[in-house]
Amino acid sequence: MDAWTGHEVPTLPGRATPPLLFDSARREAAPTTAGSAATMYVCGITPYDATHLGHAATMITFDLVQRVWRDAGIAVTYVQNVTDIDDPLLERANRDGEDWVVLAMRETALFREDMEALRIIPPQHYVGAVESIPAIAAHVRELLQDGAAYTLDDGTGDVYYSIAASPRFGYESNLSRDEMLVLSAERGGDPERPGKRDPLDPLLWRGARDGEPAWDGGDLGPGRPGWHIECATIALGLLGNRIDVQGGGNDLLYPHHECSAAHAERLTGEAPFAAHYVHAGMIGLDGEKMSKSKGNLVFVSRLRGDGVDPMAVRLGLLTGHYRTDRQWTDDVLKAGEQRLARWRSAAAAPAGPSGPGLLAAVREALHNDLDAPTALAVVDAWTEATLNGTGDDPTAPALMAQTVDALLGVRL
Ligand code: 5CA
Ligand code: ZN
Repeated sequence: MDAWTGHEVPTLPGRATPPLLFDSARREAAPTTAGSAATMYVCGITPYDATHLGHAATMITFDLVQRVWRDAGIAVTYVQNVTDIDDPLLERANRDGEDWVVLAMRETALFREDMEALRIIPPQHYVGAVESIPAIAAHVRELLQDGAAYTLDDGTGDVYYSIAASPRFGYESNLSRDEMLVLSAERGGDPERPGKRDPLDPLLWRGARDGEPAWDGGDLGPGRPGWHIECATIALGLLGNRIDVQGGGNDLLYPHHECSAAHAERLTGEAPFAAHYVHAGMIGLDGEKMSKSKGNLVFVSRLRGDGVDPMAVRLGLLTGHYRTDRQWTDDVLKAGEQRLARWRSAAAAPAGPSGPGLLAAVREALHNDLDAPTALAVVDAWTEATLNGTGDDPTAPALMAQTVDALLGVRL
């Protein structure tokens, strides 16, 4: 499917070095690629409701990864998926008496508009689960032939992955088996289902059910894909056996990214699937994680409809470090609006303190595991000095505007 339209990103003078990013598997910040090219796969939306600020924060996080890589002269190949068939989509469509295809198309279109408004650099490949079904089914058949998967003998045609086929299972999330059991039940798994070899085995293929859409699976019979194999297949097909960054919110640490990695590594015989598993913190409202199932959502489109500048939303979401779970409040938005107005005044000043000095400090902050709060503080200090009339570099205001545009995605 089509991604959204991008904006021109200014090229900055000089060059940054590739950043350090925190890898959930190693539990430490480590340098990303030393080469001249990088690959990134980010888990995108399940389009049954509008884009909320949690989705936006995660997309902004990986937009920063892309921006710092580009600033380091690295050519980035970025893939993002759309889970345009899965249980939550069908449940919502049934609840509302709507066609699930129309629902998915509408919410995906709105997501694209929101991404464009937030100035998120689009992925080169924006890929739906449905269009990937032939490739996914082929992978499931391969795993069956290889003895890494099995069909449940209850007549449903459901196929499961055997985690016993992945001796390293658990290396990505670093969780105990008990923790995995709890999260599996909470996040779309079915540890209680009878007949599985291991309660943690994830679904690869769901056999056709009455009233549910189904696709030809060849020897698998008709059905639809499981969630984790969807992302493994899309990433492998477009980015190869080893990727630099596998990204998403920290709600995907387990089971989603653990199982995607297990599938991919078994299929290719290469490990680790991702050099960095990068997880963004959860955005919450009123003390709870923002989620469609809880209904405590602030939609990007709603804020846009209210006339809020998307750049203020972006600044609001960048106020906290990307890995921190944090709350969205009216004050966060107000602070974003005030900061945006101050930065805009300073960018229009005749002179300010050293532009190259500012650029170097912003680069250094982002280099260190995307430390956006420090980058914001650096620009704030430069802004205060400029508005106080300190500094005599007449090229600094233009360079400041280019810096925050290119590296933070904030257009002044
Ligand atoms: N389609 C799957 C991924 S393959 C999915 O998780 N969809 S989603 O619509 O639930 O979330 C889309 C992306 O936003 C995922 O990367 C998810 O981790 C992230 N996300 C979801 N809720 C939040 C939140 N409250 N805060 C931050 N990120 C979130
Ligand atoms: Zn995914």
